[in-house]
Amino acid sequence: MPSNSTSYIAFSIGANLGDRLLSMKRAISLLSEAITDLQCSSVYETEPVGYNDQPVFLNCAICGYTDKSPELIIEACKRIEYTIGRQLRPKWHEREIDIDIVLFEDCIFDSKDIAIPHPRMHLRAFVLQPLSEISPDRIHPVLKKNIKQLLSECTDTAEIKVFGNASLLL
Ligand code: PH2
Ligand code: MG
Ligand code: MG
Repeated sequence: MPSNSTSYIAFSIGANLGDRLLSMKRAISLLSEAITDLQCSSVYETEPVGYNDQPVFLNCAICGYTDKSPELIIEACKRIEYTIGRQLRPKWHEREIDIDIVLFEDCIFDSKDIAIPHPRMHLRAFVLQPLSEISPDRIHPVLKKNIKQLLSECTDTAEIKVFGNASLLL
């Protein structure tokens, strides 16, 4: 059972360039240094959303508990993306790895850099479907609905299909 000084955190992880699965595994292994009680969803192969002329993604969700601040985790995500070899490209274009914080306890946070909860999480099946496997009852602090409800109301029609189970990531 996590102690009071730890916060629930959930990430969406995606990749559509290079060895997608290996990059996701490395990201999770590096993130796990700051996360306890880590859970991983299945891996999904997903049609690109936002900008279509790019390869299909692998996506997953992970969640756990951390005693770190959101700011520190944001910096860790950027550092890990850089370590894995993410190149700078336009928003919504292809990437070697993308690590997004989707939820951090009941935190509502907005800076020029990042917003928590992730501002489009409720619109994207590639975020909600994996997250619903590991955190179905977690409440979105702004929308006041749980992940299961958000998924059932999500109208995203982009194709997603199971690529493999969580053991691929561990
Ligand atoms: N990430 C994006 C834009 N579009 N589409 C899919 N299927 N998966 C992603 O992770 C993704 C995307 C921006 O981060
Ligand atoms: Mg993203
Ligand atoms: Mg990102």
